[in-house]
Amino acid sequence: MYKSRKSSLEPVVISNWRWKPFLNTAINKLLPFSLSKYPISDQYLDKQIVLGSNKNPSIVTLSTWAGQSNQIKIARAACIEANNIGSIFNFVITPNPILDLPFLGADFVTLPTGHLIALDLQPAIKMDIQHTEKVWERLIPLYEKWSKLLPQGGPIPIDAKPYFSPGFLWTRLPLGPDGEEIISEVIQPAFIEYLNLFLDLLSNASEVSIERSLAISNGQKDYLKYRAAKDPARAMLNRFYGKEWTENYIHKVLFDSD
Ligand code: DBV
Repeated sequence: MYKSRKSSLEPVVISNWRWKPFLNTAINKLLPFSLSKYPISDQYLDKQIVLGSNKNPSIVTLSTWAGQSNQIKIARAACIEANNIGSIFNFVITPNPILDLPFLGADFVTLPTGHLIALDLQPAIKMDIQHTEKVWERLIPLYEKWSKLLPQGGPIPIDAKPYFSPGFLWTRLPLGPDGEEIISEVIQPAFIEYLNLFLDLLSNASEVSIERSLAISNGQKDYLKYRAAKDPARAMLNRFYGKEWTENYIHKVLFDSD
C-alpha cells in the first residue's frame, strides 16, 4: 500500500509519475529560500484509490507538496498519476503580498488525448504597469524564444484571459516520442527559465507600502477565487474523490483565498 509522507515538504514518491523531474527541479531551485512545511491535513497530503474492475484496475495517486517562507506565501504542487487516465503537475507559487510580484503558474497535464501545457508568470493586479512592466520586459524574450518551437494551444476560456500575461506559454502536444522530445527539449528548459526568472525577481524584490500590499493581496484573492471557481480538474477530482473532498481540496488547499 502507498506510504503517506510525514510532511508537505517531503518529495513526492509516486512511482512512474510523468512529471516528477519537474517538481524535483523546482524543489532544488527553491532550496536557497529555506522553505518550511505548509500545514496540510493528512487527507490531502497523499491519497490513493483504485478505480475500475478487479480485472482491470486503475490506481489513482494524488500527492500535495507545499512549502512557505518569508518571501513565499505558499508554493504548492498537486501531483496526480492515474494509470491510463492521466498524469498531472499543477504548480503555483504565491509570493508574499508585501512584494509587488506576479504568481508563477504551471499546469502540465497528460491525458489519453495528449499533453496540455500551460506556463506563465501571472499578474495579481491586472493591467498595472507598476506591477508588470519590469517582469514582462524580461519574460517576453523567454516567451518568444520557446513559443516559436511549439504548436499553438488553441483557444482558452475567455474569462481566463485577463489572468494570463503576454508571456503565457500554452500548447498541446501529442503523446508518444514526438511529444516527449518537445517536452525534454522545449518544455523542460522553458520551465527552468521561467522559474529562474521568477526566483530572481523574488530574491531581489523590496517590500512595498502597507497600502500597496493590500492592493496586491486583494488581487491575489481575486485570482485565487477565479482559479477555485473554474478549476478545470474539478470534474476529474469529483470522479476520483467525491464532491465534498474535492471542494475542500480546491478551496482550502489548492486555491485558498482566506
Ligand atoms: N488544473 C488546475 C489544477 C489541476 C488542473 C489545480 C489538480 O488548475 C488540471 C489539477 N487542467 C487540468 C486538467 C485539465 C486542465 C486544462 C485535468 C484538462 C481538463 C479537460 O480537458 O477536461 C490552464 N488548464 C487547462 C486548460 C487551461 C489550463 C487553459 C484548458 C481549458 C479548460 O479546460 O479550462 N492554468 C490553467 C488555467 C489557469 C491557469 C485555467 C487560469 C488562470 O493558470
